[in-house]
Amino acid sequence: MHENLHESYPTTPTTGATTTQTGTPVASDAHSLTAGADGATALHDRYLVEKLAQFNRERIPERIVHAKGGGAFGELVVTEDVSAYTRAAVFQPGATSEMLLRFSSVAGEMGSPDTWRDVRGFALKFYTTEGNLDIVGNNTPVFFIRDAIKFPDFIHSQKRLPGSGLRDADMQWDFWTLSPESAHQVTYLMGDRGLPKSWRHVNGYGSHTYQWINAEGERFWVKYHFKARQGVENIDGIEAEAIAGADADFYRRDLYEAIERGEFPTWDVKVQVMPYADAAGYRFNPFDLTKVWPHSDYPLIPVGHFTLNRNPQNHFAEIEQAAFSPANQVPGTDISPDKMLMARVFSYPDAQRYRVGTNYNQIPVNAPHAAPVHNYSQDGAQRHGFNAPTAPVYAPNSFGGPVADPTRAGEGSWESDGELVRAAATLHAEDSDFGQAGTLYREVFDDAARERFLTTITGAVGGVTRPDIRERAIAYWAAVDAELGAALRAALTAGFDEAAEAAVEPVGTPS
Ligand code: HDE
Repeated sequence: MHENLHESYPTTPTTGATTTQTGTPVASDAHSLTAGADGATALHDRYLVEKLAQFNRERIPERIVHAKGGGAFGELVVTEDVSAYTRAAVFQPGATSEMLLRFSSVAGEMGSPDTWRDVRGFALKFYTTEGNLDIVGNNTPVFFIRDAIKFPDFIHSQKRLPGSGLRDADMQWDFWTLSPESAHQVTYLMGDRGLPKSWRHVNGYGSHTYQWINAEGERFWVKYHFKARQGVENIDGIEAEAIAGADADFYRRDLYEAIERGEFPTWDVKVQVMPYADAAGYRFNPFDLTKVWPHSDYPLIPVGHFTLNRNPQNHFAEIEQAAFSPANQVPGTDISPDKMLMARVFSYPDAQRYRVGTNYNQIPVNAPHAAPVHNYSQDGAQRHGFNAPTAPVYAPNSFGGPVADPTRAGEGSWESDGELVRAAATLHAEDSDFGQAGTLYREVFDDAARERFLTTITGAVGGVTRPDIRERAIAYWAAVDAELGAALRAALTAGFDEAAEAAVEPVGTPS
């Protein structure tokens, strides 16, 4: 079994005298130090001052997206042999690795209800013998945009108006209808998977195309899939809205209590593998995050499974401070020329240095438990892990300090040439903004799901006040599927009856 994460946490004893933060026993947690029972409070009541000052500093900045979440620890077990595609120790036959999975919603702030319609974050951290591997994905295989430069704008449009501080359907649909590449993901969002029954009942996806490199140095493009053995189950808008009012932490409570009961959720780990040379001529741009690779082209290959079997002992220390990043790759895995993924490699460590602090990777939940850290970085706020006193603090050096491994020089590379330009990614033969969204709507949704979908988008688009934006939204859905567009127009024109009205929950826009 792996070193228990919690042994590396200095847990506060639950018995003995109350002390200050520096271990000095204190006289009272009930009375401040005053001149006589009714007199002035003494500024030198250092425990009073420390206690209030510590209280004022208990919060760190919440995640700008994915603020509300929860998670648990578990174990990855590799049961198949995929060594033909990757040399990563974590994916070798029989390998087991401790791991952490944090689920989240995207748009809601930290206190928002779990069951608002949204995409769900599915952030994995594997503590492997070659360093931590993070696969930071969602419960959907695609995303709203394909170039990171639009990300702040996209998130602004989904959050709050600058003046009123309120969510706004006009803003949401204005962005989406002016960014047609969003159609595939918005179809997922407005479909059943926008309202999961619980975090245990969602699939996870790496979403991006990543890279695997085998022991011979051969490169492959891969997409990660995590299939819930519990099955994908969802709830409808009426139920979701009732739960949102009754229990904002419904999903967090469900996961925590299931693990406490010994009901350990499990996901099967599978990958799609594309030979390196296929990418150039593939019918879809394989690095376009708004597209999937149809499984008929590249079938799912089983790798193993992971099970969540241990709750965090401290939510703030282990979940709020958890730092996931697509930059965390290991030998045998790497990223790809996906414009979103390349930008995320910068953004996540940047967000975490701001949110958690310079030495965030020294916090036990983020530290590599199964691999040593050897480098020349030092100091920085709250540094507590450090090199031996006689270790050299520079490279190159003559004192036997760590040396980089030149055999990894070509790791995770790809051909990249051409003048620096600002241009859309190359469209491949079947690339279109609405094609795969239409396939999802017509071939994956069944009749009942399509009916629920029409009710949902009628309610969501019904919240749009600007006629021009509403028209664009109808055209957007007509481009996904002509009959859907016509049905939406009819539903909006007819207004909707009581039942439909009741069935429509605003998209992350509490009424
Ligand atoms: Fe994120 N994203 N993201 N995102 N994302 C963050 O990192 C960002 C994107 C995802 O449980 C932030 O530490 C950029 C795609 C998850 O801690 C931030 C872009 C996908 C989580 C950030 C994207 C995701 C985050 C916020 C456009 C799925 C929660 C705080 C290139 C494939 C992880 C933080 C956790 C969190 C940046 C788009 C998933 C701001 C710049 C695409 C699951 O750094």
